[in-house]
Amino acid sequence: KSLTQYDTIGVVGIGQTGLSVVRYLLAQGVEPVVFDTREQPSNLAALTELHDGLEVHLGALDPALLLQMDVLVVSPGVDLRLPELQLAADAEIPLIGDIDIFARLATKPVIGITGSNGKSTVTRLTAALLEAAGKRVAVAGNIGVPVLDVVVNDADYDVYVLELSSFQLELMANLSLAAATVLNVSDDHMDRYYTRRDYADAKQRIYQNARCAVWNREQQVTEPMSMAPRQHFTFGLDASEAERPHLFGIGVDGGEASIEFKGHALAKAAELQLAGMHNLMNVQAALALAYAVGVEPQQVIAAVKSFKGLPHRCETVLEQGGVVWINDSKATNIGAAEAAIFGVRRLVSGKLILLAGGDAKGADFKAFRKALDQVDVLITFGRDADRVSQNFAQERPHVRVKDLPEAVSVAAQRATPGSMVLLSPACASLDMFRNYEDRGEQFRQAVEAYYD
Ligand code: UMA
Ligand code: ADP
Repeated sequence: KSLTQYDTIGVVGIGQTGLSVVRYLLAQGVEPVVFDTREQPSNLAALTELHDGLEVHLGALDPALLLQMDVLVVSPGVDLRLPELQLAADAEIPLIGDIDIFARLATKPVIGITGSNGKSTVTRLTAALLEAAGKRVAVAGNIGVPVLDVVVNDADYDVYVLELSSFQLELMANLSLAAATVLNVSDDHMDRYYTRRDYADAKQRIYQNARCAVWNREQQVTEPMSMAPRQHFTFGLDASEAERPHLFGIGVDGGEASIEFKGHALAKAAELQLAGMHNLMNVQAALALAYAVGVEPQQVIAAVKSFKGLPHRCETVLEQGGVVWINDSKATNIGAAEAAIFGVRRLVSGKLILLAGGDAKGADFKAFRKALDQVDVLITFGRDADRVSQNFAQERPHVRVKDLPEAVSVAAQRATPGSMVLLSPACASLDMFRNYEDRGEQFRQAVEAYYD
């Protein structure tokens, strides 16, 4: 049923998603009822600007009011396990997301990307490859642009590239993707899932109506359980094969790694601007997604080589006195921080000094031990600092600090020439910062201020 056929539409959450849904509905001449569980959501003024007379309910959700709705469009940040929402679901009120509304409106092929880590990098890179092949590309989703804000310009695009979070996938029922990938699965958001299995299952939903599946042969959980995808391409750490599905891989020649397609080297790792094994996986995934919509890897390999990566992901902030300062603030879970630590370790001749901590989102940090063993000095901060340091070898130096400026000054005192200071927190930032960008920016400022 098309959304505008419902009489009373409830929109839950006034964030970027909620605002985009309200904007879309108002453009259709429909006035929704808006809910937010916070007493003072920061976007209230923006909502009023869209339309002055909307019915808005703030604070704890009122079940009686929810039951008056014919459909609820729920934002991804809202936990579907909230009892009031469960009650609505039990009363057979459809709970849908913005992605489902998008699905009815988009007329061009859609590529979907999920995974615990690497989503934004692969989303941007895939878009760059498609653009290099002459396509007009819309990028949206969890990357920070609500899907409804781009679909209004459907005629301007040839293809959509969507970054999809597990929260968005949980709510998504009807999107048919031209190509879909689960890049990897490691613990994240365990505060929103009962079990690891539930989290992996949410990610698997991306394949449910997909034509082509791109998956990681190093991690079986990324292989589709759904029978839907007719075509499969895989990527991995070993060599590629001439026949499907293992068309993408990594070859090693004279100790030098290269990206392979059908058994032939496409580009050497050293020719890329992106560093680390995890990025060789990301590149293969992006090439495979583009291939699924008709773009030959050879045709776009120059765009792979010139792709610079995204800010706050293993980004060099400063090199001073033989010490390199790296901002990997986007590492909001253990898997991401692990990839960064293993990725940089061989580049460090002096000490590897790690800055970590924040909101652990319920993760079990025992899994972080192996990576912490690579670290010479640990500096922790934030709410769950102790959960990180508990797993650090006791004989090695550990300092707990109150904020990033203090972390930077402690790190600078400990660093010797050849050392690297890596901010890769393995935790979300929300206990101390507005978001990961804010954390990365404050780190950069603290480093610059220290040397000023
Ligand atoms: N809210 C409630 N009750 C709750 C939680 C939130 O009422 O229990 C309200 C808040 O008060 C606020 C609004 O909902 O008014 C915020 O909505 P939201 O948390 O769904 O966030 P949006 O602003 O709509 O942004 C979302 C994604 N955020 C989340 O999923 C948490 C954005 O991803 C995404 O870019 C955007 O939609 C557009 O698609 C951000 C993110 O942090 C980058 N994603 C997580 C991640 O990558 O780890 C999943
Ligand atoms: P996401 O959008 O999934 O959060 P990003 O591309 O923004 O992914 O990268 C987030 C973090 O994960 C960065 O710290 C980055 O260094 C790390 N990372 C990127 N790709 C991978 C990968 N394939 N495996 C593990 N970690 C990765």
